[in-house]
Amino acid sequence: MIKPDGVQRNLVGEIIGRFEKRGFKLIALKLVQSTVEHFEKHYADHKGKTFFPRLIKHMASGPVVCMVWQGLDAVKTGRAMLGATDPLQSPVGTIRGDYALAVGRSTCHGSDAIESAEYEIKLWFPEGVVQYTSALETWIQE
Ligand code: ABT
Ligand code: MG
Repeated sequence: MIKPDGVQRNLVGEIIGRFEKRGFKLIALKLVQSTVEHFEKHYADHKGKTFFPRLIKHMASGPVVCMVWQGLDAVKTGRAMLGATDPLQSPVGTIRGDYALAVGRSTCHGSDAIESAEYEIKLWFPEGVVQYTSALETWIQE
């Protein structure tokens, strides 16, 4: 997901481009202005933490771009591409290491486990994702 700060900073194309160029296949995409209630479900794991209200307020403050990317080890590799939770600790070359400074303005969110990806995909794409064959697939996966 590209967070409101990422959208406002015109990083949508840059972030999508990195996932495309890495070789992942886009199977769902939408720009949405969502609600506090929906983000409370999205970040349910963090409920009760001190930063939770601030986090939810920021996420609901503007449109976000929801995406599902498919490919080898997508969760783990996607998180590595995003970088560390604290952008200041995130290596140059990662999205956060290149474009962010503050923990609460980290430009993008990535599912942290296969189970959370499944939960988040259902939450943001209840209509389901798109199944199709990409002509590039055999050039990216053996
Ligand atoms: P997300 O991809 O947004 O979930 O970030 P990440 O998984 O790297 O980090 P987690 B731990 O899930 O943090 C979620 C959001 O909460 C913010 N946060 C986190 C704080 O503001 N203070 C903290 O101490 C921690 C641990 C950072 C994340 N995003 N924003 N915006
Ligand atoms: Mg997280």
